[in-house]
Amino acid sequence: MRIAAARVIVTCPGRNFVTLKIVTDEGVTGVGDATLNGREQAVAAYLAEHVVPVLLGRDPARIEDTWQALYKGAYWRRGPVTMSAIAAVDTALWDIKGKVAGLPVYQLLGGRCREGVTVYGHAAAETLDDLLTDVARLTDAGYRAVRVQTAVPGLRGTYGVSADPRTYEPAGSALPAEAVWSTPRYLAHVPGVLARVRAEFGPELRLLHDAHHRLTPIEAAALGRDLEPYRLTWLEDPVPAELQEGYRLIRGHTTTPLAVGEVFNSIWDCRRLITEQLIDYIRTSVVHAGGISHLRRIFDLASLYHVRSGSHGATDLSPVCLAAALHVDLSIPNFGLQEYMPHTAETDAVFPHGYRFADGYLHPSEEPGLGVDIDEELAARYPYRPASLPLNRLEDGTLHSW
Ligand code: CS2
Ligand code: MG
Repeated sequence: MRIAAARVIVTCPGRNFVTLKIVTDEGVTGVGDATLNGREQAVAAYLAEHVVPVLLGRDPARIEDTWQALYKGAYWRRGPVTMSAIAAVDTALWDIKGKVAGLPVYQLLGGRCREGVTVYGHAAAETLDDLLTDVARLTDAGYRAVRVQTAVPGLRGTYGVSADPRTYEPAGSALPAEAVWSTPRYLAHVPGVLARVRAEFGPELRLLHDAHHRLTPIEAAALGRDLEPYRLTWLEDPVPAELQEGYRLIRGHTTTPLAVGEVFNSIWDCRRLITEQLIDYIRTSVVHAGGISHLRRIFDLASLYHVRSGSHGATDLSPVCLAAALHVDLSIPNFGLQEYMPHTAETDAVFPHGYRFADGYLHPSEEPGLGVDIDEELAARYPYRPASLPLNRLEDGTLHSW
C-alpha cells in the first residue's frame, strides 16, 4: 500500500479549521487536524508546500519513520506550525492503520484502561448568579468536572466569558481586538467566586480554573494559596511557561494542583516541569504536540512522575483532534481529565464522527480507525475567514499576555 494523495482542506463552519486527508492507492483514507487558532493558513501552506510532496508514494504503515522524517528532515525542528503539520500526518496515518487492522485506534495503543473518558465542561458568566446557573446546567447534564471562569468587575473582555456560555470563540475579528487586564482586580475577585461555587455544589464536584498565562510566579503562588480551601482539581496556565523554572516558585508556596501545556509543541517544552514534578497535569494536545505518537511519548514520561494527562479540547481544536484524543485518553495509564467544549451543529455536520457523550464521559467510536471524517463537499461551502486572537493590555496600556 502507498500514499496516493493528500489534500489540505481549509473550511470555516463558524470558525476556521485545517484538515489533512490522506488517501492510499487502495482507497483507504485517514484524517488529521492541523488547526492552529489565528495562524491556520501558515500550517495549511506548510502542509501543502513542504509535507504533501514528501508523503506521496510512502508506505502509510510506517508511522514512526514518517514522523522522524518530517521532524528531523525539516532541519528547523519544533514550534507550533511544524508540530501541528506533523500532528496532522501522524493522526491520519493512525486512522489508516486502524482501518487496515479493522480496529479502533485505542486497541492499537494497548486497549482500554477505563470504561469512559471523564471530561470537564466550561461554565462562565458575567455575574455570580449566572455562573451558578451555568455550573448547574453542566452538573444536570452529568458533568463530573467543571471549569469555572468569570468576568472581573471593572474589566472589559475577560478571558473565557462570552454572551452565550455555550459557545466561546476568542478569534472573532480579522485583526486582533484589544482587551483590558488588571491582575490586582482579578486576584481580589476570583477566590470569592470559587468559594461560592464550592459552597453551592459541595465537595465532590471537580472544579478547575484557567488563569490563562496572566500572572507572575509569585502572584500565582498567592492565588494558589488563596484557592487551597476550595480544593481545585487544577489551576491552569497560571504563568507563561517559557521559563519552566518559574514553576518552582509557585510549587514552593501552594498545594493547589497545577496544569499546563496547551501551548506546548514537544516533550522538550515540558521535560523539566514533569521530571521536577512542578506540575500535576500535562495538557498537551494531539494537534499541537506532534500527533498521537509524540503525545504518547509525553504522557509516558509524565506517568513516571505522577503527572496525569489533561488534554486541551477547546472548540478551535477540531472534531478530528477530539476523536483522536479520546483514543489516547482511553488507553494511557495516567489519564486525568479531557477538556470538552462541544462544537456547533454546523461544525459537527462537516466532521461526521462516532464519539458520544454520556453521563459525564466521552466514548470514542468503536469503528476501525479514529471514527471521524470530513465531508469535503459540505466543507467547501464554508470558505476561510481571516480571524485573529485578541491582544491584552494593562490599564496603563502595557502589552500583557492574553
Ligand atoms: C483555553 C483555550 O480551553 C482552554 O483551556 O485556554 O480556550 C484557548 O484560549 C484557545 O484554545 C486559544 O485558541
Ligand atoms: Mg487554557
